[in-house]
Amino acid sequence: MNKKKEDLQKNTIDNTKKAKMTTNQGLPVSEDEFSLKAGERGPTLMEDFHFREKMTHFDHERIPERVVHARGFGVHGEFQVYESLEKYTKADFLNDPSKKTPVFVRFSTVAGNRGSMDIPRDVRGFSTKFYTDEGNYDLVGNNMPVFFIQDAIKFPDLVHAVKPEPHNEIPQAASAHDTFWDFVSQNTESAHMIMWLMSDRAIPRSLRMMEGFGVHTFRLVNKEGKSHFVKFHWKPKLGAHQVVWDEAQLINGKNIDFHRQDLWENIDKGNAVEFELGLQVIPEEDEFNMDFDVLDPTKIWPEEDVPVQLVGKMTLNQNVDDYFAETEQVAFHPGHVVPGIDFSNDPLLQGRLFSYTDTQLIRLGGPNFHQIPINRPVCPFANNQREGYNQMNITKGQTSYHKNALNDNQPEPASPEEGGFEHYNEKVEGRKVRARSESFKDHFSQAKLFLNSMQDHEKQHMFDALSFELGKCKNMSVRNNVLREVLNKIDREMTEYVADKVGAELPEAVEESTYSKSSPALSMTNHPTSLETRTLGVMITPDVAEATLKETKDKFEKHGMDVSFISDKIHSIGDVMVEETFDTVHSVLFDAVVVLKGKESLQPEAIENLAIAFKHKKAIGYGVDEGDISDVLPFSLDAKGVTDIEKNVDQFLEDVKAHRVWNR
Ligand code: HDD
Repeated sequence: MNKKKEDLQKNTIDNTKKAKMTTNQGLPVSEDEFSLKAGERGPTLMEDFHFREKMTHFDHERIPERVVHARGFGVHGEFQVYESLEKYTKADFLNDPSKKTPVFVRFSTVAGNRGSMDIPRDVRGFSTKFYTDEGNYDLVGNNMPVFFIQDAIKFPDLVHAVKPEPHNEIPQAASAHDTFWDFVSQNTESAHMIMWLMSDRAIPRSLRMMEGFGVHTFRLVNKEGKSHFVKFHWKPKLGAHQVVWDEAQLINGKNIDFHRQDLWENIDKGNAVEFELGLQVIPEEDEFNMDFDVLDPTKIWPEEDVPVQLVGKMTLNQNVDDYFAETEQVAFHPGHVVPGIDFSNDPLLQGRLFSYTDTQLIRLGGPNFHQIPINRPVCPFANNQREGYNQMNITKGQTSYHKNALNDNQPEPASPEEGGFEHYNEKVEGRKVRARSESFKDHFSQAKLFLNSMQDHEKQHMFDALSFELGKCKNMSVRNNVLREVLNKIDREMTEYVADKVGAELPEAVEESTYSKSSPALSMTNHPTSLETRTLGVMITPDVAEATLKETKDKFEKHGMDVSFISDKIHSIGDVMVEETFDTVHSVLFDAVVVLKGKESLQPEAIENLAIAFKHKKAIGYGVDEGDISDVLPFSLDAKGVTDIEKNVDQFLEDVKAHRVWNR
């Protein structure tokens, strides 16, 4: 058990043990079915304190959901650095390779409310709380390395634009509407982020299969006080992968909890979920050596120019015991830093440093939210802050001020040598202005860089995503404005395609971005792939032999795949359980599908499932005990990625491993 899980035990109540029911005051309750009445058919009595307490608690069970990132899913784990990073930072948890630092990670969608679906087209939040021996360090990032805006003062505008429209609260968890795209056309700094949002990055296959990014340029500071600029990355061991948009929309209907269930079940089964921490580091002296401003959060540092050094590994390995107490009450803040990690002057980051504590005050009901078990550090903490709503601590002593003589000046600030945090001693000079630096003005080069880096199928997905989103905008001027002010300045081919699809005016050709660089690391097709934990839906006719089922299961499970049998009803065939039916699951919920046919003919549902799997470019395997299958399948047996698993299982496995048969 890691140090944080141990700490949480102090507040953990085991409700699975035999116990007598009591009120919150500890009074044993003798009856919990009936309220206290004056006569069996009479009015309920005010005196019924048990009813009042139970009802009052229920009436107050909800807290405000997060204003963004409301839908989230949290897991515990730990982090270990591979080698000391003392040349860059004095952060203790990054200096000692023998140290396992407990972490809590919350993944989230951004726009949807807490009850919305898991796979809208959206950015994913990727927040990590490291419970270090020097206090909590929060890396509050996303699965995309850039952001929509360059200055935090615009955050409320961005969020108002993307959230459901205020007059009718439509649409839920979607950017495909007028106000969002109107914002984009009027605020072209979002152009680069829009490319990411329209890409497959916005519809991850799994929370275990997406990258994470700290987004901003931060600072690492070593013992000598030398500073380096740094960008943080999380690299998933399983590689980053996506679903396709049509599939995402169907999944949202078939299983709204697709991502959280995938994560919960994999952790429950003991499948470690691993991410490596990556750093891109540049010395402070190189601040002005890039063709963009390192303080601009709409820019990446291409990995080919500044390689990502993999410096440590995070393993997520324990689910929460209580969703509300842990995942809902966890409070992240980019300003929670430890000695050796510091900020840059990125104006987006600077504004975030205000917003996160502020929002917890209303969400968690006052200034003592750091005492909520999931938020409290695992190292000792002491100061003179007292009282306030939900104060849980009883602090002994007469004094609650600094300096004091009555208590020997305790608690006493620590010097930097003793571990006290010291802000980086940056020299800053300037006049007070409300302005944006000229060096932030290029909105289109990296949008083009992203597009240049996509493979053909990825580009096509982006063009189609744009056509979907703009097609959903009711206001023709919004479509025209986006095409003219944004897309046309990035890429003419994209503009022509989308204009045609959404019936908008094709703007006059202007000088589009001439940026010709590409960054292969941006294409998810270049990511590592693996068979581990891939899900396989095996559709069977009811008469398939037990031996065939066992053999099929073994064939795939030995590669770490997860096999489910699907038929008309839940039943067992010999020792093998058919646990799913065409009512409970669908091919959209699996990475790949196999059909096993006995003498009986294939069910119509199986044929429909196969047609959709084919459309979604999934590997399809088949095995036939008897008769012919080719005349019922909605595609040719010679099509790419359709394989006889009895004759050529290796080919099928290769297709599954490649994630999708993109060239089908
Ligand atoms: Fe934010 C939540 C990530 C810009 C204000 N943000 C929140 C969460 C993530 C991010 C992952 C969810 C935390 C959790 O799981 O509880 N936010 C980002 C990233 C940004 C960003 C990567 C840009 C690089 N955010 C941003 C700005 C502001 C905020 C510019 C305001 C100035 N974000 C908030 C917030 C939230 C939040 C309103 C809502 C709930 C919360 O903080 O705890 O304060």
